[in-house]
This record gives sequence, structure tokens and C-alpha cells, in this order.
Amino acid sequence: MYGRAQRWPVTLAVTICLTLGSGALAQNMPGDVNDLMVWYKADAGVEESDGVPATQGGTVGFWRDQSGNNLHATIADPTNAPTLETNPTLGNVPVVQWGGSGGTGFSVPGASLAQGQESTYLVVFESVNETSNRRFINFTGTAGAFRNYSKGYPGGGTADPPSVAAPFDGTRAYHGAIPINDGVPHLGALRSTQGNVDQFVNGVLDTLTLWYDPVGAGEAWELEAVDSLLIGGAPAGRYVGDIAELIIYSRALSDTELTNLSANYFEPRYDFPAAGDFNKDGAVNDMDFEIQGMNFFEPGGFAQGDMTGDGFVDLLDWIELRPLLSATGGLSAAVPEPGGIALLILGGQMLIVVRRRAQPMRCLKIGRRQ
Ligand SMILES: [Ca+2]
Ligand SMILES: [Ca+2]
Repeated sequence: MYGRAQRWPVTLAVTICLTLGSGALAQNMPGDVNDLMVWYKADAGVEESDGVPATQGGTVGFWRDQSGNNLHATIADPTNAPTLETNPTLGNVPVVQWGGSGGTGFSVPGASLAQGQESTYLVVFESVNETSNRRFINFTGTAGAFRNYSKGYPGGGTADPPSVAAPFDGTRAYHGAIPINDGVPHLGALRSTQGNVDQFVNGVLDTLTLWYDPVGAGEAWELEAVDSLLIGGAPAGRYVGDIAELIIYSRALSDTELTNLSANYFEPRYDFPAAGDFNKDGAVNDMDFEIQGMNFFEPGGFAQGDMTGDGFVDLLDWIELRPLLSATGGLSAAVPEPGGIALLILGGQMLIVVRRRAQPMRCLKIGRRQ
């Protein structure tokens, strides 16, 4: 949820009750929320060149802005354009896909934020682990920048979480803590305000760690103007992954606005899986437990039971899954096979050891379609 230490389902119910009780209209579409600046989505306005619709598997050289502001995105280098593809993990929706070869991505002439102007970025994406410095959203000015790096860029030394930087003076940068698993779609929301930056991954407030601060931690700072928006790759090579949708508001949206957009617009459009629902059948139960067990101590992604995003299925993933099973009664609904029971016991025993040695694990709580 777009508040502190909350989750989507609980707050969603509260939001709906309040909305019905007050008679206010829910904000169902991005255009219903004021201060929409740019809106790109892969199921509309995706063109090979201006006025020529892109074909499935074909290149995308022009991405038509749906905000009404006519801030269309154009590929600076047509020979290295991304392609229009279909993403099965997002629900077989169209996506713009980058393969990581050279090129500069889309540029958006005219998009800008003034000095001191707050902003909110919403992006539906699926990325691939990539340790190069690839900025899939890059909004820069002479004194500051907003950037969202590909997963894996080591930055301050952490190879797993994505990194974000905000249009601060001197461009401070942060690491997130929520894993971005390969092969799993995410809704990222970043709210940049005068004095703070909040990042949400699938509705959960991330814990951001400052890893780059050329000005010096603790001193006053302010948002700098940005006037160069690049999508999908700049400056050191292109993004590796898919973008289904990108929306930027020239204002910091409220928690309620973010919740409404997520529940009423993004969640119905995209097939975001719940944490631990490896087979994406809408439940976290013994079937997911068995999937993880079958792939134990093996390389694998989310579909194989990896919850930490490190591309390997092991006890740390079991630690993440276990409370979700307990919460849903997943293991009481069916009796696990003997191998699963052995794993359960082993996991419980090892859990104690791991917890004594390791930092407390943070469970990934992902909001669900209602
Ligand atoms: Ca499942
Ligand atoms: Ca793992």
C-alpha cells in the first residue's frame, strides 16, 4: 500500500468504503488525476514511425503520448529501436521490449519539471538482471536528475536491488531493498518530493538506502529542474527488459491517489502475481510449496520458487514463503508429499540457524487483484 507499513488488500477495502460513503468518484484512470504530464502505454500509440503503426515483433520508433499534452517519444537512433512484443507474465499484454544492444532509447522533447516541482513516476516493467549502468527512465537537467537504473547495476555495492536517483541537487541516489525478480512484472511508483523520495514496488513502500551523495548527507537540498527525458536507455547502453506503461505526474500524488490508480487501473490491466504464488493460480498453497521444493538448491526464477530475486532457490526463499503459507492455511488444505514434509522439517530447522546468522529477512508482500 501507498502508506507506511501497509498492504494493498486491507487498505483497498478501507478506501472503497470511504469512497462509497462520501459519494466521491473513484479515480479510475490516469487521466482522472490532475497534473498528468506524460502517459505511454504499449497498447496504444505504438508506432514504427510517426503515423505508421508498429507491427508485432517490429520496431518501435515513435511512442504517442496519451496524456493530451502531445509529448510524444521518439527514438533518436532508428537503427537500434526497441520492438513491440507480447509479455505472457504480464497477462499477454503488449510491451515495448529492449534487448540491451546499443542505442539511446526514446527522447521526449518538451517534457520538463521546474526547480522545486515535485513529481510521481509510475512504470509497469519486467527487467532482467543486468549489471551495466542502464537507466530505463532518465530525466535530467543541468544540476540534477531522476533516474531509475536497471536491476543489478551495482552502484553502491549491492548487486541485487534496483537503484533510483531523484532530481536532487547533485543527484543523490538510493538503493531499494525489495527484490526485483527476473520474469516477474512489477509496478514501480516513485514519488519525489521536496525533502524526500518514496519508492513503492507493487504497492509496498520500499526501504531506500542512500548510497551516493556528492553534496553530503544531512544538509538541506531541493529539487532541481529537469528537461531531458529519455526512456529505455541512456547514456551507457540500453535497458534489458520490457516496459508496458510509463506515467509521470508533475506533482506528488497522495497515498489515496496511488491506491486508487493501482486498484482501479493497473491491477485490472496487468497480471501481477502475489508473493509466493509461483504458479499464478491466485492462491499461495501446497502447490507453490511443492514447486519450491522440487527446485530446491537449484538455479531458478520466480516460477521455480525464487523469492529473493537472486536466481537461486534455497532456504532464504523458504523463509520468505513459509509465513505466507501459514497465513493462508496453504498447507492445511492439502497434505504435502513425503518429500515436502521432509523439506518442511529441514526448512524449519535450518530457519533457526539462518536467522541466528543472518540479518532479519524482509518478506515481499505484493498486493492482489480483488
Ligand atoms: Ca499458487
Ligand atoms: Ca533465492
